[in-house]
Amino acid sequence: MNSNANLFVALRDAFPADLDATAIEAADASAFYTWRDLDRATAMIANLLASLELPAGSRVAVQTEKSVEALMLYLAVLRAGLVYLPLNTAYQAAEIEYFIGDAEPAVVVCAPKNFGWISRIAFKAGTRNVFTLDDERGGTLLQRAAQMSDVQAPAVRRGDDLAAILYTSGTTGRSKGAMLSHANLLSNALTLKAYWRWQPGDVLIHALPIFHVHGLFVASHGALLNASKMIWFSKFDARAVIARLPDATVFMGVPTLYVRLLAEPALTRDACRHMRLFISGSAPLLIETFDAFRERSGHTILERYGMSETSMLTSNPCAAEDGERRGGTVGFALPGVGLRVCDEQGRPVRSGEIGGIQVKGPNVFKGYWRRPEKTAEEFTPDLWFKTGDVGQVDADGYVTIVGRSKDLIISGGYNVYPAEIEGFLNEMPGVAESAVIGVPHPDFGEAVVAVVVARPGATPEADPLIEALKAKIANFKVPKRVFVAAELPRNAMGKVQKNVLREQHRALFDA
Ligand code: MLC
Ligand code: AMP
Repeated sequence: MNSNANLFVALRDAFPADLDATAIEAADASAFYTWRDLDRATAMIANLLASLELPAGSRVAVQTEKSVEALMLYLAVLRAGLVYLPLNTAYQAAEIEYFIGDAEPAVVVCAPKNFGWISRIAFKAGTRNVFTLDDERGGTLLQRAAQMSDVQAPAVRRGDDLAAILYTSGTTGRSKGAMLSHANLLSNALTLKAYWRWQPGDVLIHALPIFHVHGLFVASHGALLNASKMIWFSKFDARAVIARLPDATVFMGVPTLYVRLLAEPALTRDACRHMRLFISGSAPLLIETFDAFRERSGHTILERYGMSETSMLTSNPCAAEDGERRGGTVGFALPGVGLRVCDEQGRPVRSGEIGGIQVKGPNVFKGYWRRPEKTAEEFTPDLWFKTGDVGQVDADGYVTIVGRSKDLIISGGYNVYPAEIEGFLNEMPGVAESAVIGVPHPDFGEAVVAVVVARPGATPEADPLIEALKAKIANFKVPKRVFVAAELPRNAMGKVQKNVLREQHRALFDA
């Protein structure tokens, strides 16, 4: 048993004997990184971080474009024993200011083009170190790291020590940092390695962003822990992915990626002949997509379910002996994960009945950063975590997600919290109040739509409101459409009836 529970150690121990084999290949074959490169580069960046002599538990906040070096930075933060805090590249000033103010990182790494405004925010929040990293190996981080030794002993960490903080809105309110420990992440990675039957020779197409659970943990840890090569896409491109399928065996995507793959005539059984496994998650996979993909590729997508606070919770089986993959379900609770469905009084319901999904296990996070009261609210007295998802478990143990009790929209795999967008809209001139809803969208699954009510005498218009929001918040959160209404539908208690609005606008994006 290794006495150092640092996740990096487990990942590095899995490197193949031949360190000169390719670990990561750029999708266009313009660059190749060996396992030795990963080891040396992460050592150098970790040595740079160590040279800053930061207190234990210091956060390193990172908002950079996807690149292999950005992945190395993540691994180096683990290696140095610090806490990684990834930020979506779409976030703008107000969002970054909130995250940096809340997390108080000791180090911020950003794109060189954003150094001006991000460093101002960071220095104001007390951050001393701001480095830059672009997607072509430029920036001060690598310049400084190049002067460091390429040998480094990974910092000794206990399983319980923090490895990462992922910001998420939980079931209510402002974004909260989910604190994940080395043991949380490693236990989930080991469970998935076994359940998804990672095997020698597997090659992963990595086409997801690396600032959320799916791309950063599920995909990267999976490949690293199996010493599998990754074919690295800095951005998803359906045609380019299909062109590389013959060189790969595993693909992971949010449902939008499958919709986009299906839109390409080049997606054929022949193109997929070398593939072993297609995995979908982060948002509901429509049964139409599941069926169409099987028909076209000959592969049955494996759908799984998880969240930032817990990593992966359920999965359809990979091996036939574990059962069949059932479309419309998210499969079984993963080995070691406890899952129960409870009614509003918190009593477990019978199989087949619908209720709130609660979970327990070594993968479940340690709580929300500096918010003990919020953490307490989202756990039951017997310490099950309330996911905010609504579902059922059938007699065979298959879990189906039927909805969410949290007011959350998932658009193209990204979470959008209506309350946050409503807050921005309500501050706009001429707007008295607003309601933000998700409606079906053929590409993104759900699209964000807003309904606003004018202040007396004002005449707010949709396009200027959309433009104003684009200047303030991440582009994927901006409503695709805004409607001005005389009033919002309310129930007898005065609560806005979003279901009425959703019904009204349900067919908005129908072809
Ligand atoms: C981009 N746009 C979106 C969007 N992504 N709009 C709504 N929802 C989205 N997800 C908009 C932009 O605002 C922009 O609009 C236009 O599309 C083009 O932007 P782009 O950046 O060029 O888009 P594209 O590259 O096509 O991105 C689409 C995508 C991306 C599907 C590839 O969204 C993506 O990578 N999604 C994956 C998200 C993910 O990894 N989630 C995992 C979370 S982990 P305009 O108007 O400005 O032109 C998790 C837990 C779990 O949930 O279980 O895994
Ligand atoms: P996040 O907060 O970004 O980690 O998003 C987690 C949420 O994504 C979960 O609580 C679910 O609502 C949703 N989710 C993830 N995977 C699936 C899936 N396969 N089907 C339906 N919803 C999913």
